Amino acid sequence: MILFDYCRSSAAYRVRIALNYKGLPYEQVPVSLLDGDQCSEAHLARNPQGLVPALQDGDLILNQSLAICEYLDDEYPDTEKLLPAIASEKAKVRAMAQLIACDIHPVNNLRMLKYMVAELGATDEQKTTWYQHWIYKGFDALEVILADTAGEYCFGDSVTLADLCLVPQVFNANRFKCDMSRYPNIVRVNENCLKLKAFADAHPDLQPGA
Ligand SMILES: N[C@@H](CCC(=O)N[C@@H](CS)C(=O)NCC(=O)O)C(=O)O
Repeated sequence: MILFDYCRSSAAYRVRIALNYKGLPYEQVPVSLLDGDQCSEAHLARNPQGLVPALQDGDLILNQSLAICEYLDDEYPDTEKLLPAIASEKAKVRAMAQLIACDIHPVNNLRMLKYMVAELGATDEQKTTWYQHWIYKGFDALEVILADTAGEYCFGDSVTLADLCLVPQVFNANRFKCDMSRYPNIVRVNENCLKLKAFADAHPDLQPGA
C-alpha cells in the first residue's frame, strides 16, 4: 500500500497508527502541505478535496481517514481490530472518534486557519485563541465521556479507532499550548497509547519530510 501523507497531518497520523497497529506494510509518499502540494494536479487526482491522507491499495485509492481505517478493518480481517464487534460498543467508539475528527479537527484545519488570516485578517493571537477554544470545547466533553468508558485506552483496555483520533489531537493541542492539566483522563490514555510501538512509530517527528 502507498500512503500519501504529511508528517504533521493529524488525519494522516491516524492512518499511520492504523497501518502500524495492524502490521500492514506500506510505503509513504510525502505531500507537503506547506509547499501546497495537496493542490497539485497529481494529488487532486487522488483526492479532489486537496487533503491528505490518500491511501492506495492496488488499484484502489481511498480518502477520509476514518473511512480508510474502517476499510482496513474490513479488508484485512485477520489483523488487530479497531472497532468492537458489538453494535452498541462500536457506536460508542465511533462517537468518540467523530467527536474529534468531525467536531474538533475540521474547524482547526490548516485551510481554515489560512482563510482566517488571509481573508478575515485574524492576528496570530486570534488564531491561537480560536484553535484553543475548539480544542477545549471538544476535550471538555471527551474528558467526561472517558471517565465512563476508558480503561487503559479510550474504550476499555483495547486500542480502538478512538485512540487513533485522540493521540494526533493531543499532539496538536500541545503544539498550540493548550492547558492539558484540565484533562487527566485524556492525558493518561494518550500516555498509554504512546507506549505502544505502533503509535510511537507514527509520531510526526519521525516521518519523511519532518
Ligand atoms: N476529514 C478528513 C480531513 C483531512 C484533512 O483535513 N487533512 C488536512 C491535514 S490534517 C489537510 O490535508 N489539509 C490541507 C489544507 O488544509 O490545505 C480526513 O479525516 O481524512
